[in-house]
Amino acid sequence: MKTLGIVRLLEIVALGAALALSSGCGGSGKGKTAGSSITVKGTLGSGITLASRDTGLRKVLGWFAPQRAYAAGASDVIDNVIAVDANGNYILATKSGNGFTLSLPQGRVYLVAFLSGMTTKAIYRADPNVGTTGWTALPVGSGSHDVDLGMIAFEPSALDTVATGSTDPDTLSTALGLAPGVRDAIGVWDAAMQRLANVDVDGDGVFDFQEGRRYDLTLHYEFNPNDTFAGIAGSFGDPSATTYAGYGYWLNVTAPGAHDWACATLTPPEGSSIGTGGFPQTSYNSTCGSVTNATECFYSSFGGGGMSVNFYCGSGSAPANLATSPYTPPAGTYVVTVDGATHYTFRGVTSQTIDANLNNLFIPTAKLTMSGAQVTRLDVVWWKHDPSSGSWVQVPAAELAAIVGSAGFEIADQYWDVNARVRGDLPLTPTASVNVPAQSGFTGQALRISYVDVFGYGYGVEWR
Ligand SMILES: [Ca+2]
Repeated sequence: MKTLGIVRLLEIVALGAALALSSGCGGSGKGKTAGSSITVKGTLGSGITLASRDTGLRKVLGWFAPQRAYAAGASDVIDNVIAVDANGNYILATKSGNGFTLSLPQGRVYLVAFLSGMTTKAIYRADPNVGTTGWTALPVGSGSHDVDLGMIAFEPSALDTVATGSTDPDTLSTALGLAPGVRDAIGVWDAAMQRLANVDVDGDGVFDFQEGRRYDLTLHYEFNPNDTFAGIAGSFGDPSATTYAGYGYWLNVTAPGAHDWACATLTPPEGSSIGTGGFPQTSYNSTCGSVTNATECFYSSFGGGGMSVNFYCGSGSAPANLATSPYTPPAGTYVVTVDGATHYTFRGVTSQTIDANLNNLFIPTAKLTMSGAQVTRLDVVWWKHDPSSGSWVQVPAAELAAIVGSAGFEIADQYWDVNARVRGDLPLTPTASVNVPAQSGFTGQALRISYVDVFGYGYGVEWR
């Protein structure tokens, strides 16, 4: 059974990586505008200087004093302003005096960060007051126009330093083409973006993206519909029956030598518990051995020769061994140690708040149409629990398109055997109906629906 459990895990990784790769055009649901760009400009305000070029000294400071990350001082010198999306696209601003200009292709969602050497001094936040978590991400769709962020100021906050602009959020929303409901939804979900400000995860003093390297630590959340495969044959389940099954971590790496890793250890933020459930309290290394083996975790479906490590401990099948407490994964600095020697550091890793009511999360319900033992059609309805009304409502189309980058389904036998499954994509509409490929040589006994948000985090629901 343990082997089967591992096979199952790898399949989840593969699907997650594939979804992450295909999510690049999901930004605002209008991602068919390759070649078009908008400009986002701004001017650094009082007490902040935009250096005309990088200095070697700052690179060294950033390298050896990582604790300075996110700590802006009264007089800051910024070397670079950078925009990054969840697919690892990095764009450096051009500089003129204290002004900067970013040229941003449409169909992507960006985080804007202000760097001193390798150190992130501040992350742009469009509106600290929107929703409960602020609004950080800049979704650039086909309906977006050029944006002037105005005069930039740095302000300390709990986890990082926030960069705000003098341009008000309403003006910004109009320029970006954001509806108010979409803006609020982004404000809830985009906490995931902050991790993307890590420009030198391997700590060698050079931007990873300029070295052809990419390290992305992402979270995935699993949910239990409390219904069975047979139970959704012919009828939808009740979204309110859904419960939280826990979370885990994926590390996706594209870098020289990555495929030679033997084992990787993920350490959570100092002083925090990574959760109970199947995980040890503070470290994975004692029980993750074969699961985090790089050879086993390599998947050719992860494009560009990259590999994925799934930090998932113990035997058995998901989601039994996910972390479940605290509900919201610890925020802060995570370190991945490879073969006990090489360290990869991810600062500012955050999650949206997860609670027992599953407030604001998007939860799919499903209905199977059967022909004998064959599943011929899958119908899906997307729901969210609205904290203001306390009830489950269908996800508005604009929110679904703005938040979900891609979604897919998998129907398999009870062991999720690689030779006994069919898969497909789900259209990103509040209700969706898809034809299911013929199940040849096996009988469907389990359904999984997975999706990846435009910020790079994954979500899954399983019926079996
Ligand atoms: Ca580097």
